[in-house]
Amino acid sequence: MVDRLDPYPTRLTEHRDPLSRKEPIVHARNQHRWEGPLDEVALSRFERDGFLWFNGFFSRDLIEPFFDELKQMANDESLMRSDQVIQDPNSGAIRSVFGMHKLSEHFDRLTRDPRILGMVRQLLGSEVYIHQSRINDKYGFQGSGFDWHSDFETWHAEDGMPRMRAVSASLMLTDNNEFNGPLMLIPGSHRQFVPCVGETPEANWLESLKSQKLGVPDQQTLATLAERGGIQAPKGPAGSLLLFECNTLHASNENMSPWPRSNLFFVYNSVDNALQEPYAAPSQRPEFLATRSDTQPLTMHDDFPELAGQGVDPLH
Ligand code: 6CS
Ligand code: FE
Repeated sequence: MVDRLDPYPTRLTEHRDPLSRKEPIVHARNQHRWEGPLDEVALSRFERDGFLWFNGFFSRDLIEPFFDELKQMANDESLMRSDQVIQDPNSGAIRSVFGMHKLSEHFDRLTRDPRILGMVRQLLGSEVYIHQSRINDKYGFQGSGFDWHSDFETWHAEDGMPRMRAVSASLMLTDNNEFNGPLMLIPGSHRQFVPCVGETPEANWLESLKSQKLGVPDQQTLATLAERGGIQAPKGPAGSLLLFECNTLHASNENMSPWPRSNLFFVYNSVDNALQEPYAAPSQRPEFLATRSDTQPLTMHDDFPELAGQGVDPLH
C-alpha cells in the first residue's frame, strides 16, 4: 500500500458516493476504432452496456475437449491441494481453478485465438496480456453464487491495476440457462466506480474467492444502478462467449439445477496498464491471481480451422 493520488479510492472507512469513470470504454482512437472484427453497432453497444454476448460463438465440438480436460484435472491430487484451486464453501467441490493458461497448453492457445484477441485488442486499443485466467465451476445442486462486484474494484485495490483498461472474455464450457446460476450483469454500471467500505485484511483472497464480503457495493447504490440499467443474464449453449468490461457490476446465483455450469474466464489487460503496488491492500496477491512477471504482448495463434467462417455478430 503506498500513498499516492488514487483515481478510484475504495475499501474506505465510510460511505462515499459513486465516482464517474475517467477512462474511455473503447480505447482504440480515431480510425483505429474500426480496425478489428467489431463493427460500429457492436462497439456502441459495448460502450452503452459494458458487455457483448455472442450466442454459440464456438461450436460445441470445439469446446467439449476443454470441459473434458477440466474433469481430468480434478483427478490431479497435488493440483487439487494447491492454492490456485478454490473449494466451494458449502460443498467442498471445485469452485475455481486459477492460472488455467499456465496449466495447459490447450487453454494457453485459446487465449491467443485470433477471433477473441482481435476484438480485445480493438476494445483496449493496444497490445494485451493475460492478467488472470480461471474456470468457475458450479456443480449441479451445489455450486454457490457470487455476490455483486466489479472485478476492477478488486484488481485496483488488491493488485494495483491503475486504470479501467481490461476486458474479461468468458467462454461457456457448458450450457448456461436460467436454472444453473448464469452470470447476471447491470448494463451501464461500468460508467461509475462504486467505492466500497471495509479495510482489506492480509491475504483477503483466501476468503474472498470462496465468498466475497469486501468490494461489494452497498444495496442502495446497487438498487439505483439496477433501476437505471436493469439486470441481464445472457443464456446460451456451450461455446457462447461474453466479453465484459472490467468495471461492469456482475453476480450470480447458486446452481439449484442438476446441470453443471462451468465458465472459463480470460482477463486481458492492456500492456499500457501494468500493475503497480496495491492501492488498498497490505501486500501483493500471488502471481496466479495477478500476473506481474509475464506481461509480454500475446501473439495470435490460429489452430482452429474448423472455426473458419464463424461470425462475430453479437446477439441482442
Ligand atoms: O479476486 C479476483 O480477482 C476475482 N474475484 C472475483 C469474485 N471475480 C473476479 C476475479 O476472479
Ligand atoms: Fe467477477
